Amino acid sequence: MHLGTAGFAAMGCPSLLRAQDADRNIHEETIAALEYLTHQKEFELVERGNPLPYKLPLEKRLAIGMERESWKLDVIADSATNAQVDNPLSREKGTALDFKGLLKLAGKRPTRFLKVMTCNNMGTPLGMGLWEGVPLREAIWAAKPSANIRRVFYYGHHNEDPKQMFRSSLPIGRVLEDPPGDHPVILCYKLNGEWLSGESGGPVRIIVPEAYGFKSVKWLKTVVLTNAPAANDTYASGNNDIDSWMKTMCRFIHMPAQAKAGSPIPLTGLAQVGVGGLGKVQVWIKPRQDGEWPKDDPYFTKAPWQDAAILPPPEKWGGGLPGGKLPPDVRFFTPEGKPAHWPMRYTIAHWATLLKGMAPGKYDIYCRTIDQQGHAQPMPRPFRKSGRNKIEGSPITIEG
Ligand SMILES: Nc1nc2c(c(=O)[nH]1)N[C@H]1C(S)=C(S)[C@@H](COP(=O)(O)O)O[C@H]1N2
Ligand SMILES: [Mo]
Repeated sequence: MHLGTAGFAAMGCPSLLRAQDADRNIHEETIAALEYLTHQKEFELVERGNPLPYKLPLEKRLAIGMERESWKLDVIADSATNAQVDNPLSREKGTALDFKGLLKLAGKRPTRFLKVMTCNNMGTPLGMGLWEGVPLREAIWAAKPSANIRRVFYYGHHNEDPKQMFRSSLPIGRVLEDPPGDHPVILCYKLNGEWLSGESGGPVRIIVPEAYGFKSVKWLKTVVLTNAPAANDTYASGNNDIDSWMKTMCRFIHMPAQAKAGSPIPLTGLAQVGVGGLGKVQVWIKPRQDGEWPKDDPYFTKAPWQDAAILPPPEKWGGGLPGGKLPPDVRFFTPEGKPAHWPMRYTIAHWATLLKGMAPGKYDIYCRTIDQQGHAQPMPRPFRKSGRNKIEGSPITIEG
């Protein structure tokens, strides 16, 4: 992997020095071990349902529409409101959208983009994916909505048990139009170039690019166009902030608990790039002997943070893509297949640094991001139920 000169940005600091050649090798090996995309099978899952749809026998999956051959999507009006939909797509009426129809909507240029799947209630992202699908608005326009629609409700297979229903919702405006620099909300059927597996929410799930995972409903079967003005998300009842955009924050990947004095220590990690973008990743080496940090600075804003290097986009994207190569027409990539900008919002960027010259003893190492607006993690939105972004610290012992 290419390592720019920014790889050793922390010059002039006592413990992060320009690496010599041997150190550079250790550093580059650690960086080379990073894989950008997560293999579909290795995604961490957040799922409810008893039984889970993909654990049912094939015959049953076919019967309930949880195979591509039998999948069908309703796009209907909410009869509890005066929403008007002139051509409802409905299983009951025999007009539902099927998988062939979905691929037809995608046409020759399906929508593809990079997005990290991340749960607002978990400390680290679930997986980094290349998602492919059709803008949800294409299916909505096929249903000919004509008046009195303010929100889109949607849910997936739930064993016909209302208690198992996992619902989410969006304002209709967000579905019909994308803010500049953002992706459309999609009906997703592929992950990293492969059909979306049952585990990953297939045959079809929603992907909301800028949101936490609970908006990206799996095993999708029903879209309801409603004139109701408020959200009905399942996650609202769990005290979650259901309007939260993804936050910028970072985590360690390679962070040893022990090291020998005199040998350089390569550190790597990932930064989740939220709505605020990513300006910097920084590391702070805190000797244990210094004791507790002053309580009036809970976010360590006055600590001696040092810049780490944000790594450039990978040459090979991993995730099981043949040859590690991205397919054509990924959003915000040039025709030559290069990212038009980097880091990209709602994805991850890897970071790295090399610790040198640390004296024997016990330390805590912390990492944090600074977004493009200059907000240091966990600001500007430190509340836990709008997404985890606590500053991560990890202990290390340097042996003499
Ligand atoms: N139908 C359904 N969709 C769902 C869920 C669920 O339990 N059921 N969990 C949601 C939550 S809370 C998260 S964080 C993401 C996780 O996506 P993953 O399991 O593909 O990693 O899926 C979302 N979609
Ligand atoms: Mo979640």
